Amino acid sequence: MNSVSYQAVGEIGVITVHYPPVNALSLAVRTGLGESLARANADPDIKAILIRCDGKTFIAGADIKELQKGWHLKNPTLGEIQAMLETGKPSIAAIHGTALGGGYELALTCHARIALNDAAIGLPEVKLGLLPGAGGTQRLTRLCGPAAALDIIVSGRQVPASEALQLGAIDAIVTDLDEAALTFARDFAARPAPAPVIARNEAIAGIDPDIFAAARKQAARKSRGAEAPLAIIACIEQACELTPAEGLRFERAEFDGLFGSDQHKALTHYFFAEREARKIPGLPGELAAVRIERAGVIGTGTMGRGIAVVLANAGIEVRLVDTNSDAAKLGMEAIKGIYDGSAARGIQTRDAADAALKRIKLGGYEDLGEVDLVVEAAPEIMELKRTIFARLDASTPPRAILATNTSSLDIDSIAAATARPERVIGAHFFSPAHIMKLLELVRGTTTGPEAIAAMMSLAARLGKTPVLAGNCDGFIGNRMLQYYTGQSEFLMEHGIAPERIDAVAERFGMPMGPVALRDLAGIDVSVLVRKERMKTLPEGERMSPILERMVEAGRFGRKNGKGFYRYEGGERSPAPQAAAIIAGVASDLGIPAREFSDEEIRDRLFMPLVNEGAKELEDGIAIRAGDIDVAWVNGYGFPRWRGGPMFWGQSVGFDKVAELAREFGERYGPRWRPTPLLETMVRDGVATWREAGY
Ligand code: 3H9
Repeated sequence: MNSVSYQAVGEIGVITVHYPPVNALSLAVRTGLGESLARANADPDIKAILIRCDGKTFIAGADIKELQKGWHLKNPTLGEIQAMLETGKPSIAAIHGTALGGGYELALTCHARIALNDAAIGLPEVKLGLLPGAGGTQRLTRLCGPAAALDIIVSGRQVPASEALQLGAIDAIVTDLDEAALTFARDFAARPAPAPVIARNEAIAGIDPDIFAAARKQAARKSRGAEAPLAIIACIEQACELTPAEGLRFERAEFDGLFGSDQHKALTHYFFAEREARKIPGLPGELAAVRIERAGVIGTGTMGRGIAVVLANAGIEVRLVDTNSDAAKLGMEAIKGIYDGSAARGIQTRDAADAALKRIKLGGYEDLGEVDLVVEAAPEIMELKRTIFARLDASTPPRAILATNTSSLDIDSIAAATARPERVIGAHFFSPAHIMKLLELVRGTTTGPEAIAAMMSLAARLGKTPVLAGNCDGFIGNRMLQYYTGQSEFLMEHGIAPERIDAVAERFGMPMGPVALRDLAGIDVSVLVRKERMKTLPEGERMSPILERMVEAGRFGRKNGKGFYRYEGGERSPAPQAAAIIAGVASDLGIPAREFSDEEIRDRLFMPLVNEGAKELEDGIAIRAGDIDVAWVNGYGFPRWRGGPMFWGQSVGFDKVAELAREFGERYGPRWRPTPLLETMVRDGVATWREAGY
């Protein structure tokens, strides 16, 4: 079947795009559109043109794979198709699913846009480090005004049809799209067509110039270091100042600048990595994932509450179990608070929040006889978890999947407490569980494909981004984290102040530097985790004693206002007492202070992540380098526009990562040495993880 077909229906020329999976604007689609438009415009019997799509969605934008090859420049370009529409016969876009990026930009050159009630529009180019380069910044501004354009294009969010209608971004919502579109087109053919969007001026009259300064400020805070949001704001500002032709030229120049940027490359990598992470090699293709309708959650602490909320939000009936009835009541109260908060902030409607809350009920193990899944979120004590799993094995149906929300414990030991180890899996949610996107699933040696498939499919339903990890201390994310935080302590031993280390990490794009992160997580908690870890530390390896000294001095972090920083009124400021402790450690160890450039600090913090990531690939803990990137972007706030730590490592060069790891191996011990995979890649001149098979 051709990717675009044309049919005359009475006096309407109906153009249908058929290019699965998402009707992207490939060269083939643009060619088909160009030919069809030429036919319709040339036929005197045709009075109006209708553009519709087959399949699950309207056009989802430029074809990102072809974009990588620069094919958007091949003729006919999208701009040429748009010119045919704008200067041709009256045209209508009939939208179902999502009209995104170049797809919505195409719709913006039609004379009208109608959509199904459950459709959405959006200009998500910012997520690829781009801006809508086919007139989107100019036309949406002229159609809906700069405030709406700033919100929609800088966020890249999908705008539901009802909101789009209110904003004027679409003209009507209909129930039977094909029928209504034809009626609309016939009616359109009978009267003079409205002015093309690009020629409209009403929405850009009398603009408050302060909105652009405010948008820049917000972008600097929300997407630190990202280039595309600032370019988008400039384009929208110019849409209010320049003529349409000048505005389009300005937008094109900005688009071309972003198109050549490293950020665009990194974000394109990330786009495909996130989708690939959902695919698990070796899972039987015909395996239908079990659908989870009822679930149990064990534990009503912070994690248990968040997990109950996220399950209930997805329509799942939840039994919340805590053997301590006071804790259970407290947990339930906190859950009500979460729903009140999300209704008050408009994240959920009050009705949706109330309906979800109703799905969560307190109960005991005896109430778990019908569940499809249990997520255990009890304290991180192995014996406790094993006791819980033995009890769950006896009180849930044999088909039920038993998941543990451990962040580091051995899944195999937990599974061995049951008679169904193939249905036991790790489900590491990140705190707060109802907000953080990452769901790190952990497969033990006995975890079966059904459990993996069910949890992967559940993750999609919960709106989470899943990554599958193997079973080891810390799994994918936390296993790497210890090198990042550990290195910050070694830097402090060399006399580098916490605030300088954090400033470098935050300028790199992290939401919070490693030292401030220690304060947030609780230094006492880190000391406990390290106590366990130290038992298995290899010969010749050391950890900086700074954390232990801080705890001895009563400095636990943010929780008691005394950490590496002082906390007053929510603000952090340098703490001289912490500086004195750090200086004491350096003097005891005989480590002289030395100067480091910002670049050296950056490399010392982030390159060890790449080396440890390589070890995870080698050990089979992560399937692909991209999975590690997805975990770090969504679980640890690694800047998405850098593509994730592994992509960043690839961009700076594996030789540099290995060279620093050699130095660290000498200085700090064997775990810091370059992994054999990295050494082999450097020796063989392998430049990408993909080339190395990852
Ligand atoms: C642009 O338009 C630039 C213009 O302004 C200017 C030009 C001059 N191209 O996400 P899913 C694939 S930039 C190629 O799992 P869902 C995807 O890789 C573009 N392929 O489905 C996957 O393949 P596979 C602006 C694409 O239902 C499959 O389709 N547009 C594209 O969860 C299914 O995808 C965007 O950024 C594409 N544009 O979500 C929209 N899109 O099966 C990006 C998807 O091999 N797309 N694929 O893994 C999306 O946001 C979501 O895919 C969508 C569907 C919401 C459409």
